[in-house]
Amino acid sequence: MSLELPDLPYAYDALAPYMSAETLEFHHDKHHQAYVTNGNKLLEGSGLEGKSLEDIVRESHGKNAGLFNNAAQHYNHLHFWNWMKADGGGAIPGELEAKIIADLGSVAAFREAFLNAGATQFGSGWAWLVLNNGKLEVTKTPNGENPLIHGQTPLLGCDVWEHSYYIDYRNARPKYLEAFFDSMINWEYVAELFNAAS
Ligand code: MN3
Repeated sequence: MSLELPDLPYAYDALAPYMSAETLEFHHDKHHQAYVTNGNKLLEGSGLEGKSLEDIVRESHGKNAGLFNNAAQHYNHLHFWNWMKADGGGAIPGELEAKIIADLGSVAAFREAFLNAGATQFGSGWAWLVLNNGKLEVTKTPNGENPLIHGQTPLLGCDVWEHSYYIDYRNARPKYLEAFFDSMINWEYVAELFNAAS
């Protein structure tokens, strides 16, 4: 099985003004495409052909850095496009909201922790909401690394590589994170992953 780039689940201008069509054209058509193209080249002869994407990510980690970086970023971006939608943000589905309050204190405390994780990730990386041994946690990872390699289930991730926000926000990463959280998150998709994992 080779890696494939799916179309965006919405129009390129669907997330404007919070994320422009120009950003999505570069991010999806150029950056994500490059992870797929390079990942397929590196998959050939790696011994991991035919494995699921999750297994390729887990099994290449620490052993085949090139393949890991591209496969992990492919995995991250497949979800990232679905973690956003037009008119996103707003109310969190009930069961997930109750779990957030139980494990992280409140929705406001979760929001603050998530924005802080994204703002304090030095250089490129991701901010995450994960399920770890049945408990929700907010984490961050560098580069293409993701929660799978730590035995955690990623429920929500925000790409804080500059290519994700520089066209629209220049260096103002915190403003991008606020817009992501308040106006772009597709909570139904987050809840779907939460229900599947719990
Ligand atoms: Mn990216």
